[in-house]
Amino acid sequence: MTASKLPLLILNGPNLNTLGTREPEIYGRDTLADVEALCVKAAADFGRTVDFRQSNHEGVLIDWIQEARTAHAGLVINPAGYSHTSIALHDALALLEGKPIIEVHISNIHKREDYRHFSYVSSVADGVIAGCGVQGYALAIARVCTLLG
Ligand code: DHK
Repeated sequence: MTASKLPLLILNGPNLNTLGTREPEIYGRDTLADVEALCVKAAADFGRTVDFRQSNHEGVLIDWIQEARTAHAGLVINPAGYSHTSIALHDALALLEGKPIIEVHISNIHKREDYRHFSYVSSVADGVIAGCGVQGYALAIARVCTLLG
């Protein structure tokens, strides 16, 4: 497979498996399966496919990011709670040289508690989308595809 036609990796961090029932007033009523379907469609509009994954475990997310060095064209990541805590996730993403990375937060983290305002991921992402609901994933995929050309 040519590098440009590798799938996009869509990574979801801890607790996002509970989307739909988790604090719906903040995260909405769409489930993670709904988000996956949205991502498949958004990527197809650009002639691309997605590899959509979720884990509650930091090390698993890091293993998957390392895999993306050879197996994926670009990355969309919602690091969830690890956004605000994980230098290790930051370091793994820094190794993805030359691959577009867009960070997504469903909620507007800047309107929420102070401890959510900083993300260790943002300084290694090409762009950050927050507060656009699950539509943020589609926007992020569009941006990754634009950066890939
Ligand atoms: C998701 C989480 O699980 C939180 O820990 C982040 C993010 C915000 C989101 O908005 O998608 O603080």
